[in-house]
Amino acid sequence: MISKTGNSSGLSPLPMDLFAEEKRDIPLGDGAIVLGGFACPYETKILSALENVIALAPLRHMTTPAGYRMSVAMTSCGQFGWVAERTGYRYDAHDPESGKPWPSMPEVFMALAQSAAKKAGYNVFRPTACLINRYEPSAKLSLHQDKDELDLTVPIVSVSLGLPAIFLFGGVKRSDSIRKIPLVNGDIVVWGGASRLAYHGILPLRPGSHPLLGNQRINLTFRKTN
Ligand code: MD6
Ligand code: FE
Repeated sequence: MISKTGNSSGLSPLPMDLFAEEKRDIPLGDGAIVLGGFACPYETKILSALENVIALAPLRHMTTPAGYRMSVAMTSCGQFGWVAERTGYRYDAHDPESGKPWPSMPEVFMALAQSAAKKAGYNVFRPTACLINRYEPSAKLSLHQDKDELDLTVPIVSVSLGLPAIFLFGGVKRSDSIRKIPLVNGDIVVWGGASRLAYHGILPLRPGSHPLLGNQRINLTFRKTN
């Protein structure tokens, strides 16, 4: 009989902590920090709330004003949602697919975003929008600035779930040099102050398998607009 946990390869077993989500905080420059593993204790609650949101406002591939289909599938919850259309990018109180208001922001989303902001030194944080991004293998997000929000004094809180990804983090000029930061399940980037308009992006996702999310990465970004 072959035991499922047995090791018949003759190699010594891998140390378990090879897969542990090691807690590490990484300062990214003025106003921005990675809080390593901060969302892990919230993970199951976040994922069940996420299912409810996606049932009401399904993930969809939007088309950019230049006419390109985005490889990342998106939806939103909260008072406002982010919308890409031929006419431009904007925040809207209604989901253009359904004509209805976006699903409300789940309490666990708000609680997580606020406690992460607080840990990063932003004591007051009341996001009005949560943008939800789903990456399947090879999906990417090109270098961009988040500048559609009407209140740029407020930070962004960005939660990574599922497969790891490489986050690109540059400066406020497109030509500034770019750092590559690996983000894993549970990591939160809090991002404001002098870094608020820094260029950033995500390299094409590599395939893999996450115990809860399978072959994908989910990113939640909390912002304040209006
Ligand atoms: C992502 N994140 O991590 C995409 N924007 O999938 C973003 O575009 C982003 O992580 C602003 C601030 C933090 C972010
Ligand atoms: Fe962004």
